[in-house]
Amino acid sequence: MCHYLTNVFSSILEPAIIMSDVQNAMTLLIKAFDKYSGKEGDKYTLSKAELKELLQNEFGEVLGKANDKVALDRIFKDLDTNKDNSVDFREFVSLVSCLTQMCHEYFIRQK
Ligand SMILES: [Ca+2]
Repeated sequence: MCHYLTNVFSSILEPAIIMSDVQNAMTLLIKAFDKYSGKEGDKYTLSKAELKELLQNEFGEVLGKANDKVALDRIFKDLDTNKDNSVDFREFVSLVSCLTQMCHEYFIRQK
């Protein structure tokens, strides 16, 4: 199963392959995470400062005021489910998944 998934993901990341919209979204999500996680410390996880910058640049004020330290601390604590004082990709994707579901529900209600 893992070997199959590795092949699938390798093909997704191959630039010559034409990707579906969902594959494109997955690639962009990975690239966005890597852009911020690589700034300091462990390049595969987000520190609180990296998360703050990602939230400011990628989510605007969707999650509240960017400079609200209490809000940032709460988001960081909520995302850091394994309590290792960093946010890994799995933890980050849970935020994106939750926000995507909320947006979807919002758009359904608007119809
Ligand atoms: Ca963590």
